[in-house]
Amino acid sequence: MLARVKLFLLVALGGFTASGGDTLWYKQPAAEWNEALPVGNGRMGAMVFGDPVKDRIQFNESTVWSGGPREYQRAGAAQALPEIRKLLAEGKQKQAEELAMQKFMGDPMRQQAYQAFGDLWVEQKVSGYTNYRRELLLDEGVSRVRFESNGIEYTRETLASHPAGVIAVRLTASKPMSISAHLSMTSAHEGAKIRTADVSRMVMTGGVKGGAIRYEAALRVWTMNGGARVDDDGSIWVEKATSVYMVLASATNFRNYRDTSGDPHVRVDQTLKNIASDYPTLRQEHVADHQRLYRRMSLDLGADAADVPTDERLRRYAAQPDPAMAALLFQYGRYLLIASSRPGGQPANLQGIWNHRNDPPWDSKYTVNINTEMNYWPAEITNLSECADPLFAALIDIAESGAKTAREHYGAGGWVLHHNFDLWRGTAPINASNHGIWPTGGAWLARHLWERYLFTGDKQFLRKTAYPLMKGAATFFADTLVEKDGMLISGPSNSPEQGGLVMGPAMDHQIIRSLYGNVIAAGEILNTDLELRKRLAAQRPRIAPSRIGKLGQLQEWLQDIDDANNKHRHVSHLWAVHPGDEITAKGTPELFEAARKSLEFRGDGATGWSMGWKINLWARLLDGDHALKLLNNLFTPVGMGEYKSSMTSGGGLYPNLFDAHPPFQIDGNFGATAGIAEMLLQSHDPEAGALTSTRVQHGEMGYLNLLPALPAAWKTGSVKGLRARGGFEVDLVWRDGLLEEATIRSTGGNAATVHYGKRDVEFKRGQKVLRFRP
Ligand code: FUC
Repeated sequence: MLARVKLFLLVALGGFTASGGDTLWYKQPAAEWNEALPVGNGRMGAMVFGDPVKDRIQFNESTVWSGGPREYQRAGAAQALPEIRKLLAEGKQKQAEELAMQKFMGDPMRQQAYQAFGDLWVEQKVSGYTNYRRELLLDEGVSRVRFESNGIEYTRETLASHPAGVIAVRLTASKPMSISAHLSMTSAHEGAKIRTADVSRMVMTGGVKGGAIRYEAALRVWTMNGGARVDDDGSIWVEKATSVYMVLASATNFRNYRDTSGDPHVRVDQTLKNIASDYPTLRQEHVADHQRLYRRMSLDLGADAADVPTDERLRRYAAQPDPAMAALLFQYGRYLLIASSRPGGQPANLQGIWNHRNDPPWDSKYTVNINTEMNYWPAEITNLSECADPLFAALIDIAESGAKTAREHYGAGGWVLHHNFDLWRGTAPINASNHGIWPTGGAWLARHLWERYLFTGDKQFLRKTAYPLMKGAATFFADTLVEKDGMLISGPSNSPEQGGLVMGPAMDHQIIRSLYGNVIAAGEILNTDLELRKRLAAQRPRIAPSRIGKLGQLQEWLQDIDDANNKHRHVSHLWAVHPGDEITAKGTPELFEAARKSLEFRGDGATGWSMGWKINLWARLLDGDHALKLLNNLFTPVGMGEYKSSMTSGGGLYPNLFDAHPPFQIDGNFGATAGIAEMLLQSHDPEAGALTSTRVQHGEMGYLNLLPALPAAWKTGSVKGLRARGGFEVDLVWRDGLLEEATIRSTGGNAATVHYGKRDVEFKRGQKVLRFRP
């Protein structure tokens, strides 16, 4: 029975304005990289240090990587497969790992690294300064520094414009002709050259040592009043200008993962030709473009301590819980996704797009046994759908190279991706056989394709992009699953990244079951591939099910060997709770309880991304207070010492609110943003069990669970613009822990069940808006 509620049809609301508190700010310049503030346009990124005397703008370009086009699969690796499986079946794990090291790993066994690019230096002649403020305006996508010196107010703005394709910097002063500055550039790579033909353009050319990537960076400078001259080393001296406006354009020779024949010079020239010669025009165009995405959502969790610097707020967070800071972190995650992942570019890597080292942690590449996926968890739910386009473009490449790996390593059709890829789209197993042989990376990423369809209902996307990739990912497993005790299991594989090489880790089966279900659903929707659907439907019920072990836990492996004291950062066997939807309170209550038990065993401390995952998991376990506990733990200030690395604990946030694994890894930022969204709205089917397929799972209707995991501490608040599967946009207002009003807009005309507390309200097919006041 539907509850009696007040229903109002409303005219769709217009755009939202962001709350005033969307700002990170500091009273001092950045002393270290993890204090600097990031800007990015999806292709170029920069970290702004904001030192009045010697400012550093450390910049990146997403295709500056070591190495060059190459293939990674090992010819004939598949010949070793039966023996590796046999050894594992006999319990000879060590021998199996040794054999795999010799015969089954990719060639070479390591992938390439994302590189730093260079630094732009702005040295301004000021003798001392006061009233310093450095800030990142999330709503405008602008980093700003202000200070006073000799009674003159100076301002510096830095932004990365997506439409213009450049980083822009502008210096102003409150008194005419009072800016004197030295502008220079340095490269992160040996042998780079600087040429400055005249005072308006400084050009740096170079490339990655021993690699295929060549690049150019060019700085165009406009000064208002004053003079300028070029020094012998190519740097530029600006004398007594009233304002200085500069744009930094850059490009590489990268065309695609097999082709580096592009001309960086032509590309840079093209970009600079079209650039606005005045800052206000460029800024306006940038802000409009940024806000088109950013302002689709707002989140208010209470009064904002906007007068307290962000680093101080972080330091006092534990003693003084600060819900508004959680809202700030939420929006920061959206900001970072907009800045690091735009259509036409590379996906956000382990550090998004920001990296100042040529040997960054884990090569700052794409680790897909959790990290890259986590980067994209916020994309659909926080209304930034198109920011996931680069991931899907990369999957098209990966399906090509992964088809070769499937053939050479498994003698299988379809395509496979192991636990990492790089700019060159390596898909073969890397690093070591005890954790590098994990064949479900592609299958997991394929879920993102299906989720895009669920959120948008875009059939064209399903047909053209998603389905062919999903089908290839499923075909690989249909060809490779092996029989054991009447069940089908995957392997060789591992439960990331522990326990060594095994057959049949629980996570693999959860992912494969989900993939098969989605491919069958997509095939039905598109009315295609009946034979494949039959094949998958016949295999699916035979895939080893999730099981409850002797500790009451969800088993991580086929054998019941989980350890209650295992605090490992990965929580892979809980995949079916999040991001999967196989385990839910209503659909599979026993497994749901077992999953909770397993998560309790793992504990509340962790590395940054692990906390990010646990926020999402506790939200899906419908425990808002525990989700908040994890989020609060993530607010642990992590000091400098950026190279300090921990594999089990020590996670938190740096002063610039970058997630600390440690070291810096951006996934935790995105995990936190997604987790906060999951606390406020969930739209997966709450009754779906492993093998049932419901209309909600097929995207034919919506199930909107409002405030499913609202923590008691977030008493009063509002959110606008969350997205739900089935094609809906949701605004919520709550007071004293209770929903006051929900406004739900349909974007595709589907029906939905709107659930709050114990009530279900019907959203009718074809209805445009529902306003619901419990
Ligand atoms: C996985 C994780 C590590 C780290 C690395 C980039 O291997 O286990 O913790 O996040 O990716």
